[in-house]
Amino acid sequence: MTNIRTTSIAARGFSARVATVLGTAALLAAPALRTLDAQQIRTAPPPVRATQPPVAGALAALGSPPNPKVAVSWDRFYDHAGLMEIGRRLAAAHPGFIKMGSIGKSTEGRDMFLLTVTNFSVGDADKKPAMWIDGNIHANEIQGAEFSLYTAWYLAEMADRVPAVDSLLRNYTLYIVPSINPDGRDHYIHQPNNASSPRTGLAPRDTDGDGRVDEDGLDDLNGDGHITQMRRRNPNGRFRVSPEDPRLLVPVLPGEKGEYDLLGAEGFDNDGDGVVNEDGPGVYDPNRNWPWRWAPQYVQGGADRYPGSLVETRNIMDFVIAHPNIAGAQSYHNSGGMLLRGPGVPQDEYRPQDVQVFDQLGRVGEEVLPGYRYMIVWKDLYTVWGGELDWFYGARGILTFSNELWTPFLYFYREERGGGGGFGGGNPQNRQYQTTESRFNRLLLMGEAMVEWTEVDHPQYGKVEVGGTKKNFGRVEPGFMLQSDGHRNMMFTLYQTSQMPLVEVDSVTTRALGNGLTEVTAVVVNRRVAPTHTQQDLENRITRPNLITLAGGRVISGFTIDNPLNGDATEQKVNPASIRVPNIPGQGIVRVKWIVQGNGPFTVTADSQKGGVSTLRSR
Ligand SMILES: [Ca+2]
Ligand SMILES: [Ca+2]
Ligand SMILES: [Ca+2]
Ligand SMILES: [Ca+2]
Ligand SMILES: [Zn+2]
Repeated sequence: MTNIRTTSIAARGFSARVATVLGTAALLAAPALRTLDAQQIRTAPPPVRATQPPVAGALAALGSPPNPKVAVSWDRFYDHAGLMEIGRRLAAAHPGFIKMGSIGKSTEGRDMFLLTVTNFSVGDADKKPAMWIDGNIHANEIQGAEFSLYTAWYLAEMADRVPAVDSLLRNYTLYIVPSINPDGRDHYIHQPNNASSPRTGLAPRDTDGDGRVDEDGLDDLNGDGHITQMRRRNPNGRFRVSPEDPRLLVPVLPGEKGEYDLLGAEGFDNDGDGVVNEDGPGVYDPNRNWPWRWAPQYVQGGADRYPGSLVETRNIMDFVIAHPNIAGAQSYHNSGGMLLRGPGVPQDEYRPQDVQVFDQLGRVGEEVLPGYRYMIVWKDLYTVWGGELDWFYGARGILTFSNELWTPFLYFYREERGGGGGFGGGNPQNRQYQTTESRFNRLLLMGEAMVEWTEVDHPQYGKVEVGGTKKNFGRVEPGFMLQSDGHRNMMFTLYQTSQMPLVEVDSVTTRALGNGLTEVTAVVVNRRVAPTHTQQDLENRITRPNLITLAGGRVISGFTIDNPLNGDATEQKVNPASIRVPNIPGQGIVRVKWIVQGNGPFTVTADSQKGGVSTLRSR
């Protein structure tokens, strides 16, 4: 073991000293864009750099704008203020494609800001079929916010270069909320944390039921800005130093001699109740709070008090309910390389018609994202009661994926077994995986991902050592891989967007019947993979039927044509000018006809809440 420094701390006064250190850093760190460099934690204030315009490129690299109107470095992480600043710059530079708004305030009063992305000169943004994208519901799962912003940036910057982008934005709207847990995000970025803290939002909660809220969280024992692990020497411990990397602890295998016990994440018992770190800020799970298959705390840890008890949950619900044009959704989490669909619990079952659509999309996702797998939450991962994707699909009929960004596959572009444990994790099966992480750290990051072990006097445990991985290793991409993984994930999201239902009136034909009467036949198509109504939507009557409406004459009768070959048709007696069509399936065709008094021209409008509005005039 090298470089063991000794830091002496007293339990009392410790918190105050950390607070001072943080306060100073916060004052110093105030440039326009406050960032967390992908591999550098906030121990020192970011350097003040002269602002220079980027050097213009000579040859465009495919997939990127060569000289973007808004230059953004996608190799780092931004706090909430930084994300908003990028959003503001994008909206200001691309007013025809991006508008910035807010869906409401978080618990601590941060805006849950929204970027609406579409071609605003074509159609009504809120009537086009739409895709919802959010990130960061779990505070520590931060890169989804950058990936979301990257999507807005890419689309706006590329719209006039790439015809497919142009057409996507003419037809569809994207509602992007980069961080739906902005309080938790800023805590993760600006406070000492580890890769999995915090997961929660920051509404105060008495997690251990002792009458006090948030009284015993993690503690940065050595004041280095990191929450790492604590270990204590023990000749019979369950861990030993890795022969590969002296900073790495690996579980003892049968027959081996131990050297250390692991004592968990850095911290001590702040309130003297005998338990360490039992009640940090918040401590609930925003992704277990949704009013679909919600279950109380004793069934589902993190559920919080009642379905929709969190203001962030309700802000999203209000927006989604007010925007029935949202047909698809992706919610960015980390990690593990999973493209998850529901159901979250075995008690729910997706209808085969919807599974078919999910499968078509998921298969493309697996191709676009090497190392990622299309999976089902309860079956392939674990049971989730009251998850966001279950509410989106269950209550709103929206085709929703939850994407676990970053996969250990990307370390060396090969399958890795185990995983998820991080350095010093508990399970002997993870040993191979830890070695992979350690090799990646040394071979690709010059060892920057780990904090050296240092000795401290722990108020309860005596002499312990603290050290291990930094919070931005293991669950988020290192800087040089961020844009690459972000782009691939975006392309899966955009593929889904491009396959959301899109109704088009394909033809309007007329036939004179004599006596001033005309038969008008309209063919309405949806050439995309997704139907205008998922089966979940139809069975629960979530979205009103599609309306195919004729204007330009007095409608005598109206029909849906059931079989164009033999002319079978079903008459709609009430309000025949506006034919109600429950669903237009993916790659589906609907034919309707009217008997009308008048000679035209006639105008037919297909109006689908999730499939958009299309109009065509007869000749
Ligand atoms: Ca408490
Ligand atoms: Ca520390
Ligand atoms: Ca305690
Ligand atoms: Ca503590
Ligand atoms: Zn998550």
